Parts: sequence; C-alpha cells; structure tokens
Amino acid sequence: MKKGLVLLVLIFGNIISGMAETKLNIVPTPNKIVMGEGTFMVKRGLSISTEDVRDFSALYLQEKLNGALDFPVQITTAKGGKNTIIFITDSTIPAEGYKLTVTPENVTIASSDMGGKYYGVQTLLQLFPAGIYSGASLRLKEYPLETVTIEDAPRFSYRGFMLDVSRTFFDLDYLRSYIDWMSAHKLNRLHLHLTDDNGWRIEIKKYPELTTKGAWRGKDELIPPTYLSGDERYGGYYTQKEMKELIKYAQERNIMIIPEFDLPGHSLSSTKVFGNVTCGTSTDTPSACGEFDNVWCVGKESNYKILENIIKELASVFPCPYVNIGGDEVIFDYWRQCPDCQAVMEREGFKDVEELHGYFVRRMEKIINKYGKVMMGWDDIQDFGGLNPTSTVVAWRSQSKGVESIKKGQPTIMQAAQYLYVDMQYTPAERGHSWAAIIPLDRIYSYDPLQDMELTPEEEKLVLGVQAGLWTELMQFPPRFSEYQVFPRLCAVAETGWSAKEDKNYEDFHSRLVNKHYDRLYSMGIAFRVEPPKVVYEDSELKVTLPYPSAVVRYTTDGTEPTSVSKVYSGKIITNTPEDFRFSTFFSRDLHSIAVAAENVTLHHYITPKVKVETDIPIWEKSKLEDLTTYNFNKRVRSKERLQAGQTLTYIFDEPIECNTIHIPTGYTNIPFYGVSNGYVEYSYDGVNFIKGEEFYRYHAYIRNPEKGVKAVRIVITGPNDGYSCNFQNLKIE
Ligand code: TNX
Repeated sequence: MKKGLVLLVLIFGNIISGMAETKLNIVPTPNKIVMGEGTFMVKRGLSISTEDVRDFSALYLQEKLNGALDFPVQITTAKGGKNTIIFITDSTIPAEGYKLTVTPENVTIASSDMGGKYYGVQTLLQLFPAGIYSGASLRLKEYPLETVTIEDAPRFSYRGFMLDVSRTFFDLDYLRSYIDWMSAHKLNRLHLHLTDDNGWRIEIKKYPELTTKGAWRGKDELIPPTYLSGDERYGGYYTQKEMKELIKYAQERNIMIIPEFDLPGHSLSSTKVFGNVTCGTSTDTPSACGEFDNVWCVGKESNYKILENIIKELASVFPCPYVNIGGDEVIFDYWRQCPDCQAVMEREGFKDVEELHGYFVRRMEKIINKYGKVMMGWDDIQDFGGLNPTSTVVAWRSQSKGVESIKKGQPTIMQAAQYLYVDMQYTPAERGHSWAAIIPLDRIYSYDPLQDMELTPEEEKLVLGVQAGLWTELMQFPPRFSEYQVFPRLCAVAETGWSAKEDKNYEDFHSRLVNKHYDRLYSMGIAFRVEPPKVVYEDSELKVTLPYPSAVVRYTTDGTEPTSVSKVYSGKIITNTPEDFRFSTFFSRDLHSIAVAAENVTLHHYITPKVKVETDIPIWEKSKLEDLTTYNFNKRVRSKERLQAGQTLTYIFDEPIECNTIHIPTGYTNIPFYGVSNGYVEYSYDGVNFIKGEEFYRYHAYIRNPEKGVKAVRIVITGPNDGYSCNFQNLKIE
C-alpha cells in the first residue's frame, strides 16, 4: 500500500508539474489570488487584443510569448473573443494596479494606467515556465494556465533601487538589464548616483571637461586611481542622447530615472575639473571615503552660476520631477577657514559653520525649483530645516533620520543603510562592506519602512516608499559581483515596496524563491547569490544543512573549491580530517555558492615565527607597527599618508623560516581598500642580499616555494597607492 501510494504520488506529481503549477510562486506576492476551476490552454491561434497595436505592454508580451511558444501570437484591435489575451481599461483600478483574470475561455488584464498594464503582463509571465525570460526558444506547443483571478496594487508609490555608477561604471547595456530586472519585480524608480569623487558620468554640454576629464581616473588622469582601477585609464560616461534613450527604455517599463549630482562634498570629479570652485583651504581630515579637496566652496557667488548651468541641463535631460543633489558626508573644515564662506556666515548671522550646509541646500533648492523640479537629497539636507514642503529626503543614516525628516514635513524615502544597503555583506564569510550591518536575506526582508516610527496617519503619507542602494566601491571585481550583491536581496525589497504588510512572510517568500523564482532569475541571466550550506563537525561527522531541501551541495576533500563535477553530498561524512573538506551549493553548472568549510574547524595552520618589522614609512599615530608581529589577521597598520616610491617595509625573522608560501596581504583585512597598488616584494635568505619577487596585484603578493629558509621579506614601494593612506597586515606563512 505504502509503495503504491508513493508511486501514485510520483506519477501524479509528474502530471501536475507537466501541466500547471498549483502554487503560483509570484514575486512580489499579490494582494489577492483566487484560484478557479480548470485551465486556459495556451495554444495555436492565441492573440492579444488591445486598443492600440503599438502599445508597449502588448508588444512586450508578444515578444516574450513568441520566444516561448511554438507558434506566432498576433496583436489585434478586434474585441477579444476566445483564445485571446485581452487588455482592458478599468478606471476603478488603483494606480499601477491590475486585475488579471484567467478563465477557460480567455485571459484579461484590466488596469487604469500603463504601469498597471505592464505589471499585469509581468504577473502573467510569472505563470509561464521560468524559461520564458531567457530569450531562448522554448517551443511550447501548448501550455495550460490554471484559472485564477489576481487583484493587485502597490503598497508604496516609490519602489526604488539606487545604483552608484561613479565608483564603478555600468555601461548602457548593463543598465538596460538592470531596468529589465527591476521592472520584472515591479520596482519603479532607478536613482542613478551619477557623480562622486571617482568619476563624473553625465555629459554637460556647457562644461565638456566634466566628462572628457572628470569621467576618467588613472595614473596620468586628473582623477587619481581608486578602488583597484590601478594605473589603467578607467571610466566612462553617458551622453545626453544616450541618457534620453535610456530614460525612454525605462519609461516603457514604468521606471522613472532620477539623477543625482552629489554636492557639495563627494565632488572630487567636479572640483578637480573646475579647479577654483573649492575654498582653496586645507584640512587633515579626509572625507568618509578618504578624499581631500572634494568640497565646493559655498561662499563664492560664481559657483552658484556654474551649479545653475549644470542643474539646468540635468533638468532638461531628465523628465522626472526630481533633481537629487546628494548633500551627504561633507567635511566642513574647508569652509571654516575660507573668507568667502566666513562672509556668508557673518551676513546670515550663522554661529556654526555647519549652518552653511543648510544655506547651500536652500540655495540649490531655489535653483532646482526655478527649473520646475523638486529637490531631492540624502537625509543630511534636512539637518538644518527650512526646506520647501515638496523637497524630498532619502533617509540613509538610520530609521530615525527618516522620522526626523517626516516630522519636519518632508516627503521621505526609506533607504536605511542598516537594512537596505546591498553593498553590505550577506554573511561575514562573503565579500562586502559591514560598517552599516551584515545583511542576510531574512534581514532585508524583515525591514518595514514604517518600523520604529510613531506617525499620525497624515505623517504616514509622507513615507513615499522604500529603496535598496548599491554603492560600488567593491564592484569592479570579480566580474558581475554587483548581481551577487543585488539578487535576491532586491526581490525582498520589491516585496516590501509592493505587497501588503500582512501578506509578508519570510518562509513563504523563501519557498517562492526556491520553488520558482530563482529559476526566473537564472533565466533572466542574473548571476545571483546562491545560498551556501551550513556545515558543522560533530562526533567525527561533517553535518551539512542544505540551504533548502532541493539544493545540490557538492564537496571536495582536498581543500580546493568544489566544481560542477565534484561529488554530490548525499549523507553522512565520517572523517578525521574535516579541515580538508569544502562545500558549495550548485544552482547550475555555472552558478554556485561560495565554498564553505565546517564552521567549528580551524582551517589555517599558519606558521608564526618570531618577527620584527622595520620601515621608513610614516605610520599613523593611532596604529602600532608591532601589530604586524602578532599574526592577528584582523589587525592592520595604517600609514600616515600616501606612499612614495622608494619606501620599504621589512619583516625580519629571528631565524630563517622554512615554508612553502608567504602571502603578503595589504589593505583592509576584509575588503580591497587602501592597499599597495604600486610595489613588489623581495626576500632574503641571509637578511642582507634580497631577491626580487612578485609585483603586488590587487594589493596582494606571494613568495612561493623559496629554496631555503627565509630570513626577511620586504615590501618595496614603486609609486603612490590609490588612497590617502595605505594599510599593512600580518604575513600569512604556510
Ligand atoms: C556611505 S550612503 C556613502 C557612500 C559610500 C557608502 C558605502 C552615503 C550617502 N554615502 O558614499 O559609497 O557609504 O557603503
């Protein structure tokens, strides 16, 4: 009996999955799903009925269906009958909402605007096999859709994604992909961080040097190298014509592109180009990102003319109602000593130099308003109050900065770094920043824009919505790492922005990802993060917890990274060498998780010989050079200033040390920041004569297979590093 039942379930299960899914696995989850009886069979003769044959949503649907089906689908203006997907206008449906009805006779998508129409199509696509996004022909002869009625509309009108294209440049094709991916998740705002210290990315006709010079960094460029771009000329920009095309592409997909011109700090790419727009004063305090001289003077009247000219062009290129002027993380020291800034303080009766920030922001607001736009900026812009009630704040520092802004009456978008910064690490073992928080998927999913706020219903209306942000200092390597950071976390934010609060449930969301949505992401071509397994070593056994029941985990027994042909984990592993095992989840041959070892097993048995360190590099007062002799791999020692050719730092062992490899890491201990970009290592068997070794590559160098005991290792600097200071670490000797 038992056996028979299993067999029956297997056969029946096959029939069901071959026919239609019983669970729709829609992301973001819709407001209301009512399943009906029977199916609508997609088959030859299917047509799309719409009032205008040039309608984008209809054409888009046609293209997707033609890719999936073994027969062509026509668009017609004939009022739909049977075997038709019918678009209808229904003014009772809320903005961006839709009603999708599948009956045995036909499919209707009702909406009151183009956004709702497009989203109705997106939900319909999610009812098809995940492969429909791939662009590869699926050649389906028939496909049954379960009958269903879905009524849906967004919780928030602003559902955004912020992308920093300054630190890492994303070309237009890549931006179009991001727009496709966002719109498939019903996200409707793309905030482009177009300018920052490390590159200016939008053509300004009046000031061509902003892009001929400000868009490039490198050895002989105006903008110095940063973030591993090294000596190469790195950068790029969008012409106004290209940007207008991108805006149209986004508009068709119901996405508004919002430009940010970050001011008055974070501005090296413009202050260097203009040369004389800073105060000309100096400070010892670097900006949060380690730059100097990157702040516009707020006292020089001529600066406002330049800024107005730039804003005027931005306002003409971007049809959206907003211009975002950034406003974050300004070092005020420059203004403190500047006669022009001091004159403004006196005239305005300011006591604190900080008040100049409010002054600057209010002047920019006037300019932006003059060109018919609403000012937007980071929450720093509301610190001094006095803004127009339309000026819109993006709260990033914390949830409470959002509350502050709302209490001051400003429309506010929630992008609290502690939850919504997808440049943060998923887990401590993965790449990324961690200064705001470690942000695993369940944490970003748990976020509610209204959490920790006590608001009146009127105040609640000022919360326009939610936005995830990707800062891109760490996105240049490895290739496509941005997709790893963004997905699936952006799926979670899409659900937060769209779905009703009471419909949110992490287990359910996760099961929709696993059942189907990961397949959709894969079919869209996204190199998303695959969840690694959890491994512990107990009672001589390596115990593996799969990230989800159907996960395929592969492993190696020699410390190397698992590949798509490594053994599949299928049960008990008994071993007394657990440190040699590595495990990865394989989503497909080409997409897998990071490799992990058992959490409770010490992996690296580095050799730790007694060592002393000598250097002629000035060391920052708060660093201790002796930290480099501790073999504590969380420690780093910072130089006082940028390095210079000819400087050295030498590790001298008490006794020559026999070993296979000496790894010389530099930079931060967990991320490639502020390390040696121009230099090499040399090593010595006697402490006197040195042999030249490897050049540093992305801040690391290695000495491999020395012929005998090594007495000393020396870092030789051949040029400045790409940062205002440089960090050294303990040697890793094996
Ligand atoms: C803070 S968020 C910044 C960015 C950095 C980011 C890195 C904000 C307004 N400023 O300039 O890229 O941290 O996480």
